[in-house]
Amino acid sequence: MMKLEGALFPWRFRLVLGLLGIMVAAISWRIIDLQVVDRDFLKGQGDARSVRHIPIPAHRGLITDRNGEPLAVSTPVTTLWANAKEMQQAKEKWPALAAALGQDPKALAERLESQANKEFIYLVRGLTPEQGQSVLDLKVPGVYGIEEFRRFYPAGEVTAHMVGFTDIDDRGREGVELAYDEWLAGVAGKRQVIKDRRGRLIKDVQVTKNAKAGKPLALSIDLRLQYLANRELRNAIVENGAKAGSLVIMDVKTGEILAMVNQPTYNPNNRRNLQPAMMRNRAMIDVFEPGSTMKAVSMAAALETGRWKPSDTVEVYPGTLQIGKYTIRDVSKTEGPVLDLTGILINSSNVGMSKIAFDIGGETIYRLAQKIGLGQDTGLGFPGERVGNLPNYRDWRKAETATLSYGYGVSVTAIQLVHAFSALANNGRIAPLTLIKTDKAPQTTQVIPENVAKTMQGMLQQVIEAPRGVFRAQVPAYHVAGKSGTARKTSVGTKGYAENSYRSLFAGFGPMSDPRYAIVVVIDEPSKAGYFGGLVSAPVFSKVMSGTLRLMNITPDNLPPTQQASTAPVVPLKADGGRG
Ligand code: 59J
Repeated sequence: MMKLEGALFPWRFRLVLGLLGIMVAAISWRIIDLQVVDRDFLKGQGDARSVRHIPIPAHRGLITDRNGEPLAVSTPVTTLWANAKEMQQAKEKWPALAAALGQDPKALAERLESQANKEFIYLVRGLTPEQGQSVLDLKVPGVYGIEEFRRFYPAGEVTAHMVGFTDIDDRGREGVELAYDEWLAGVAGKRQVIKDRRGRLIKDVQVTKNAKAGKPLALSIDLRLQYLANRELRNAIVENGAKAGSLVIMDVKTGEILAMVNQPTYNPNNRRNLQPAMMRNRAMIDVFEPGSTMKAVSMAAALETGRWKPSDTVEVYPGTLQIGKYTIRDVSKTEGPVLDLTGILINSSNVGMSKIAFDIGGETIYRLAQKIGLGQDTGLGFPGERVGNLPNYRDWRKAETATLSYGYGVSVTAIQLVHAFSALANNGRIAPLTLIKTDKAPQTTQVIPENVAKTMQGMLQQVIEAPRGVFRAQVPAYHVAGKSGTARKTSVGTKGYAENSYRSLFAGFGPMSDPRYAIVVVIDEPSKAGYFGGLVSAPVFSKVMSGTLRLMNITPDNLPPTQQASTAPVVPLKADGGRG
């Protein structure tokens, strides 16, 4: 039968034979192809499925104050992650795991089941290494640990706005952490490991790239002054029932910011319940009208023209000045119908200042304001920093010339205001602002003639020390200078000024024997006893300046005669002036 069939269908038999032959040839060719021709490619593909690269986190650079006090520290933490796929085989261990993690067992089980096909999910991040190890010791299949770093801020809310913080992936999100992220971050390394099909780590092969640690950063901040400033500002905010505030201390010779604090603030180590208002580094990101503190600038501009000297007088009677339909008013009754230039500052006469402004012209004031940084870029590059606004003098009509000369229609930040006063304090030379500790003397620019700056120093000292001066700004044992300001706040919506909300300002410097420190105090909407800058902000200036001069071991320049003649000399606490 077989033979018969074979004989009956010889072409079929040959066809099957031929097809078999082709198949054998094709398979042989494929074997040779895979084993010889594509060998390297395929091996690489296989390895790629089992050889993995795990990042090695880089240690983030330490941030310190100018004396090496730590402000942001990276501590090692353990992050636990899970291969949820792998975890499905040992569900009986889940309750123990949940207990060790302090998580709800039901919630954890639901999560693991809903993500059952995921090979990587975070279980918990940022445990202490001990906590992490105790969970790993349970040896739950599919649970792994990785080493990471987490930032800790030892000074907490006192340096929060300045230092900022990092996100969970250790990248800078705010403040210096963000501004200097590249410098601080370093570069993550790579470790090659072999994993099996389920993603279980079989063996550590090698470090293919070492992590490059981030670089440390020493800020210009002096933590002692930062604490002092924070305490005094906070107390003043509470006592005056104020909404917010800022305080900046600057070294006028080096351009370094020694302290910068704001209220309200927050604890960067626990950012739950954080409200946006707490996070604002107001000293740099909030702009305001400088009000009468601006008179120090306009007066310097007047002296610079050579047309005015301190003993020149201006009639301020009757305390108002009509410009078209606009009335300029003095708030307090002045000492007399006529004031000299120092008297205009002491009495804070808007009328007197306006008359001088008309004489010297808007451009003169504008040019000086611009040179000393009002409404100009500080170059600090701080995240969210505002530039403010100094309108061009070409757009100032008579009313604007007047109001700008006493600080309205121009907007500045607290840091710009302290910078402007630093030029007066440093005999007319301005140093660029910096938030970083500087070791060599900075390049300064003469922006006000030296004799004008010195005359202004004397006049601003009178503003504090004269019989009708802002006595609350005085500092025991030292001569200091400054100017208060009380500015109505512009009310949102309407284009005008609010009847009952004020900003109390004080800007000053000292000691007068050799001015070194400039301080600006801004208190937003005081609502209790009073609201005048001379009442609310001047005492804060006094306390902070007093503490600063003492901490920096500055020799008193205003001791009463009995003390000066005392046999016990004033011995500085530390021979190096506290800066070493
Ligand atoms: C003032 C203003 C608002 C804006 C006025 C303060 C103007 C003005 C329009 C009324 C309180 C008040 C552009 S006051 O800072 O003159 O610091 O110790 O807000 O004048 O024209 O009930 N400061 N303040 N002015 N506006 N526009 C004085 C003065 C100042 C003091 C006190 C009393 C104002 C001595 C302010 C202080 O020097």
